Formats: sequence, structure tokens, C-alpha cells
Amino acid sequence: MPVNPRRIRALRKESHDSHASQSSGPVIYWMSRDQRVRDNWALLYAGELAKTPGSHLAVAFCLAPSFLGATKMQYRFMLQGLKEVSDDLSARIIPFILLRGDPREEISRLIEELDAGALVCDFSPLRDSLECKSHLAQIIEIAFYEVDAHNIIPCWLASPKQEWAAYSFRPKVHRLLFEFLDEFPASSSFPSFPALPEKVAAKNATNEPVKSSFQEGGSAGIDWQEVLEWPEAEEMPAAKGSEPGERAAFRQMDYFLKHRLAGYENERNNPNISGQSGLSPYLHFGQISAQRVALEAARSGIDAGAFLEELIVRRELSDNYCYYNQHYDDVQGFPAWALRSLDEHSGDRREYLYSLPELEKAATHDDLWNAAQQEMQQTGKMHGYLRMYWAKKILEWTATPAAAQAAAIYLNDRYELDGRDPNGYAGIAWSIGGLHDRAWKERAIFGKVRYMSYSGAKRKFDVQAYIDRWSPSR
Ligand code: FAD
Ligand code: FO1
Repeated sequence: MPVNPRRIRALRKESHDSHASQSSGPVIYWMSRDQRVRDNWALLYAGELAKTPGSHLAVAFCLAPSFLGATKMQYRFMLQGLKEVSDDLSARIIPFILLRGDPREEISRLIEELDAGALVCDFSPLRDSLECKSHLAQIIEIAFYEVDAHNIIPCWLASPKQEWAAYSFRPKVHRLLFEFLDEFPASSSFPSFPALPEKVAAKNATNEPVKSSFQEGGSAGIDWQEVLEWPEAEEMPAAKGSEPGERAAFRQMDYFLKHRLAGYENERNNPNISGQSGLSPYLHFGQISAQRVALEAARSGIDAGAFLEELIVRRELSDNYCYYNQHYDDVQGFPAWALRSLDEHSGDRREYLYSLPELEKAATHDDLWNAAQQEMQQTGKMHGYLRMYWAKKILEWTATPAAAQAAAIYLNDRYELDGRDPNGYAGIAWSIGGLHDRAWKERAIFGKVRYMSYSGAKRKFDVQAYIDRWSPSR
């Protein structure tokens, strides 16, 4: 079964006078957001293009010197997953090329070096990624396709505009699920290539990069020891908890479906219970496909409605927000009613004011907030229920909503394994700026933005048990 053409859009069509149609080089899949071999529509489409006689497939990943404040903790998680990708591709005789630097330069140089026939990329709604692809589309001379391999419904098809909230987005999603929540082709139908393209094979044999800026080949050509220590990222201890990679992601999914899905609706909001799936780091780095998780959850025979609402509607709504609102990470992205109301309360007295270093050190008067900050720093994953509380308190304790949003994004992106994600920008704009929410009873500082209190949290779960578990002295 070919990839549904509606998942694909041409960023640059091949021109008749271009040399690409005569190229002897490979189709390149430039992997970025969807770092997996299984269940990857972008890889499958690149494979389809490479099926024409004489063509080949190569996968390239471009390692950016720094990415939205990511530290070694996140780079290690990502790079260990990429090593697995490289090994799995190697087993299928598909070369994996690791570039380092700015993809605008590195990908265009690679196209020239390999005399590539076409370029395929995956989709991200984030600004840098969109700008980078639009720049590349202008400077390269071969066909360039984008495949949304992250969302179940391609972001640009799910809705043509920014949605107000889940209630307006949900019916659009449900209408299209019938078409897009389909099974992936069996992995055995994935093309395997009889021989390495000559140019890449030559490099593999000598194990010497043609250009100092890149290394290639299956894992054989890459010094993973050196790469895993990615020297350009800031030092940060490894997160306790999630093991990286595609296989670990499948184990996590299987465990969740078997042991936790049935209780998800009632237990997901209790931070003392591991009632959530724990899949967000894998989903963020594309080490597992959300579509695979949705298919397996739907097949489990268990009522998966509440889980699928989060996994599909809420997750894809975040991509919708970032794609259609270029202010996704500043206060101009907040809905007008919330921005106006927050402005009206900008002069309200703040009982507590904390600096960013104080927040980062979990040194506030609020032991629940401090514990949540600790959970995030120690494990790279704060419980979902507390993320709302955490962000709303930052609004309460900083001088302006803009400062609160900036602090929340900084901490989220620095310490969460799943940070630097549309879900993070939307979650923070939801908590601090009323995004995808309605107006609530007006109160100090928050205006009409929904408020959360310590006493409210106490009514929901055993706050003391959570504090005892994560407080710094333990
Ligand atoms: P589960 O409850 O098992 O859900 C499964 C999947 O559904 C998640 O992995 C996620 O992809 C999606 N999902 C669940 N809740 C939401 C939601 N509210 N919005 C959008 N998608 C959702 N999520 C991130 O992936 N990265 C972030 O950086 C991030 N930052 C957040 C910051 C704040 C202030 C808030 C309020 C939420 C944030 N979220 C973020 C959303 C949500 O809290 C996490 O996705 C969830 O807690 C991850 O745990 P899980 O995979 O075990 O979730
Ligand atoms: N994607 C890349 O293509 N190259 C990187 O070097 C890279 C680093 C990175 C670090 C942390 C992180 O959370 C994600 C990272 N990603 C990287 C993936 C990134 O999420 C996607 O490429 C985005 O979709 C781009 O907008």
C-alpha cells in the first residue's frame, strides 16, 4: 500500500530542466522529528521514491550544536535512540549519515556530494524547522517533499486555521481519523537495498569522512562513543527513569496497555501513581509513532477513550497552535480575552516574587511546587497534573505574565526530556495565558485565567506523600 498522498506535500517540485531526474544518487530522508525506523511515513515515502530502478535510499540526521536549550540529558536520550536507528538501518543496508552543523548548509552540501535525486523530510510546526525547510527549498535543485510522520492527521489538513479549543478541533479530527488512522505497511514490505550507493560505500570502506563535517555509514562509520558525549551540549546528569530508543518505547507502550490503560481515566491525575503512559519522551523524539500507540490502544479491547483524547486530540491541537500561531512562545499567542484580563491585573501585588535561579533551585515557600520541580530535575519528567499547578504558580510569583511564560519555557525546555515540544508551548500558554480554555471567575493576578490552589491539590491527592517522595533531602 503506497503512503496516502495526502500525508505528503511538495516543498519544491522537481523542475524539468533540473539534473535531478538524471541523478544517479540516492533519495535522502532527512530525519529530524521522527527518529525511528518502524511506522515512519516519511521513511516509507522516501523508500517508495527510491524504488525506481537504479535509485537508492539514504537517511541523514543533522546534529545541531544547540537546540532550544537542550542539555546533555536530552542529547544523550536522543543520540542513544539514533544509534539504534543507525543499527536498524544498517541491517537493511540503508546508510545512515550523521551530519553536524546547520542543516541549511549540511543538507544542501550532502545533496551535492551524493548527487541526490530527491529529498524527503518529516514535519514540525516549530519556527526554526519551518524556516529551515523554506530556506532549503529555495537553494536546492531537486524535488523536496515533507511528510507529516508525527501527527496521525497531517497538521495542515486537520484544520486550515488555529483552533479555539479541543471542542472545535475534536469533530474535525474525528471526521478524518477514518482515513488516517490506518495500519502501516508490514515492515517486511519495506524496500531493502541490495548494495550501498557507490559514493557512500566508498566512504564506509575507508571510514573517513569526505568532508570534515560529516560521518556516515551504518553504525560502523560513526564513532558513537564520541557522538554520545556530544561535547557542545551543556553538562547535565542523566535522568533517572526512561530508557531511550525505539525498543524501549515499545516496551513502555506494551506495559502501559497491559497494566495501566484500564485505570488511566481515574488514575492519571494522581501524581503518586504511575497512571500515565510515560510515553511523552519517546513521542517527542519520534522514537515511537503516536499512530502505532493509538492503533494498539484501540485494539486492546479496553475502553481507551480518555487516553486517545490526550494522545490524539490534545497532542495534535498543540501542533495546530504552533503551526498557525507564530507567537506560540510569547504572550501575543494568548487569546485576546486572557491577554486583556492579565494586563488589567498586571499591577496587582504579588505576595511572593521569585527570581529564575530561586525557581530553578526549587527554593520557594511552596513545598508541593518545590517537589514538582525536583521530580522534573531528577527524572526529566514531571507528572502531568502538576505541570499545570507548576506553571500557574510561576505566573503568581513573577512580575509579569511575559516573565512567567519565559521562565516556564526555560525550565521546561531545560529539564523535561519531552520539552522543546509543541505540547510544552501549548501547555504553558494554556496554564499561564488561558489558551484553549474559557474565562473563569476574575481574581488577583490571574484575571480571568483559571486558577489552581494548594488546597485544591490537597483535595485531589495525597500531597504530603508526593512531597515526601521528591523533597530534596531524600
Ligand atoms: P499521558 O497522559 O500518558 O498521555 C499520552 C500522550 O498524550 C502524551 O505523551 C502526550 O503526547 C499527549 N498528551 C497528554 N496530555 C496532553 C496535553 N495536556 N496536551 C497535549 N498533549 C498531551 N507535553 C509534552 O510532551 N512536552 C512538554 O514539554 C509538555 N509540557 C507541558 C507543560 C505544561 C505547563 C503543561 C500543563 C503540560 C505540558 N505537557 C507537555 C502536556 C502533558 O502534561 C504531557 O504530555 C504528559 O504529562 C506527558 O506524560 P505521559 O506521556 O505519561 O502522558
Ligand atoms: N532534531 C534535529 O534534527 N537535530 C538535532 O540536533 C536535534 C536536537 C534536539 C535536541 C533536543 C530535542 O528535544 C529535540 C532535538 N531535535 C533535533 C528534534 C526536534 O524536536 C525536531 O527536529 C523539531 O521538530 C524541530 O523543530
